[in-house]
Amino acid sequence: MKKSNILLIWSLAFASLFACAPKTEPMSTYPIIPAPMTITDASGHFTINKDVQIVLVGEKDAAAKAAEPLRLMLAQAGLEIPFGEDPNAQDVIVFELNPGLDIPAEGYQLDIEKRKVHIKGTDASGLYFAVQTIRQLLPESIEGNTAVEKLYLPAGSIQDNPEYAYRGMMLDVARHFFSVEDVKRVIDLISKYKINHLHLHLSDDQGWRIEIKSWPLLTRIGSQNEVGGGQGGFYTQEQYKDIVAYAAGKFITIVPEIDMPGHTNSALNSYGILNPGITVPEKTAKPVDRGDLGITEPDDKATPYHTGIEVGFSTLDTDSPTTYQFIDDVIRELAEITPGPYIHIGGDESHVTALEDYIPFIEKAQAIVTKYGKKTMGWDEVAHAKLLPTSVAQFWAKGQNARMAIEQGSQILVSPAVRTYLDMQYDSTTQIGLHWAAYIELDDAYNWDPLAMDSLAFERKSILGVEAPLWSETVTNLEEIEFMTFPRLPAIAEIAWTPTANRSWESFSKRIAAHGKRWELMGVNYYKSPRVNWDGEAK
Ligand code: TNX
Repeated sequence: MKKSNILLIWSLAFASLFACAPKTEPMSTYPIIPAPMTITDASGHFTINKDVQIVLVGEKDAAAKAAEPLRLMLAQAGLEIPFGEDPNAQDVIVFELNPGLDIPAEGYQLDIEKRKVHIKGTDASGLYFAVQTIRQLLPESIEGNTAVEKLYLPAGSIQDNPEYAYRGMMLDVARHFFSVEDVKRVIDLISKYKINHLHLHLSDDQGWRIEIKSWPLLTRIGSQNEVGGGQGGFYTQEQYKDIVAYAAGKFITIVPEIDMPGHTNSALNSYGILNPGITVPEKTAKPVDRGDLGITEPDDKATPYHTGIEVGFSTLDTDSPTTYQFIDDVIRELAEITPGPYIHIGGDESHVTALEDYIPFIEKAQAIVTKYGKKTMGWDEVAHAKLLPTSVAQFWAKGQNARMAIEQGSQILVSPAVRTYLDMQYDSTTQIGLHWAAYIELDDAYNWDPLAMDSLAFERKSILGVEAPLWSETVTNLEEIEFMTFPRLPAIAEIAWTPTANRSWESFSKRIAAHGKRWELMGVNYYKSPRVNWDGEAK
């Protein structure tokens, strides 16, 4: 053979070797949170460039709700991908929504081949969660909106579906008020972890945060305060609807809470007629200047503002017909602007309401929620009352209450303060937060099982899901929300999504490190837990 031919063959071989060099690692090594059910590796990769098309199959309109977020995500990376028609073409990303498939609710099958990505599900949320998985299969630069020529996805298959139907976070907008923009940012960040409910704690002693047209002083007076005596604020019904719609676009259902009969001082300082004669803790009481707020009529029975963080001093008048008219109006207006199935009635820490008054009160409030076509949620104390089987008790403190709810045929939402409370400090050096329940480091937030908590054992069917509440007595702005929420919320999200048998701290602590890099690109102010090697290998 001539020398030049040998050279040619060698250079061809070298070139082809180079062309085949893997652009991606095996799919099973990607740091996906929450961990998917099964991942099967394959060789090669799918290239996303401008020649790729998105194709919708089956129930196309619903599938589009999940495909559009993928299209937007790629557009932000400089890749404008058009919609196409032919699912059998090459270089396509197919979204197939077909209720007849054998895939559980909210689940998906994701198959990535060299010339095709096929996402299948029986509902739009399943397809959307597949998109969140795809996001985590893409390089972290996707979080920085950096323009690129192409992106690679590793070949392989993922079959995935959630363990629990309700995977939530709660944000207390009553102790400190947070703007619509802040709430949307929280929605953006939690939706990446397949969280599907955001519970908004819309009223408490310090502030009333939702416009109720039939009781206008709630916002004119009751909203104008927060912990520390700041201005507070509220959402108009239009703003609330905007939050609900924004969340729905990310497959998150808003669960609104009006806390009662305790935690109601912001109603009692708006309307003295609701006040049975409670006393606001003197040290942190602040007079309401009605004249300043443009209200001419005096109200001798109305309470002052509560600017402190003490709980348990307030109650509605459980004997007064006006109270139930008030609740009826509030729930009616709230139900009208809440498409989700649940209204949360609080019910916690009603220390100045006698149990014999509390029980019929909760039953009446539950009946009002039912009358307006919604299901009732309440903190675990509500289990003292006769609950409907559709009502849900949110277990935060007392296992005995959770058991009482289950014995009545209700489900529980699991939010033990010692594991899931995002306002608990990480350790004694944490600058914000409380520690009355525990210090909660990242591994404490991760290493537990809703079915086997300390001495408690619940049956799987009794548990609706898991929620992580962020109370805001000490949390005053978005940076602080992010600091308390990340990285613990992803730990709770994995508990809610991934069956206990499929998860381990060893694996989670490595995967979460890669998410730290993503949060840095997104400008998320997260807690760099010393339990994690944040500089570890990342994708
Ligand atoms: C207990 S949790 C409360 C809230 C506080 C929280 C602070 C619950 C149902 N009640 O009123 O904000 O502790 O961690």
